[in-house]
Amino acid sequence: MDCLFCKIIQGEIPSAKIYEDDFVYAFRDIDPKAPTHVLIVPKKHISSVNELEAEDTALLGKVYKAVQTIAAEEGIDKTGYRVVVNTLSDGGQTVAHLHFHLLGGRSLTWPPG
Ligand code: DGP
Repeated sequence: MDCLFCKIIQGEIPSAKIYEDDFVYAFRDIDPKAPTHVLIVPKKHISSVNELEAEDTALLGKVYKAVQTIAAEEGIDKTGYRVVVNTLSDGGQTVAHLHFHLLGGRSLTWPPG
């Protein structure tokens, strides 16, 4: 499958990995929008939120446990952070493999653009 994030997960394309378990891979965004900007990616190829299935509910829990772990390691768990899932074109999704942006380390504005 010609998927950028599948290639990163498989190590075919280098990345700044900061977390990995059996289900989730996380690495620093190549174009960070905050002092901490990590992409948390399920290893299972799911194109977007729209393709999530009932069997994936436990996987989403594992993603958010990874969010907790990474936020603590990054030292942003007490000050706060944002988790963003861009979806399709109007949502700003550019890579068709479900991923969760973890942003923190500065005061984030609202609403997003
Ligand atoms: P989105 O626009 O929500 O689909 O987010 C995709 C993110 O992926 C975007 O913030 C930039 C990042 N990105 C794209 N290509 C690479 C890459 O090769 N390496 C890394 N580390 N990040 C990438």
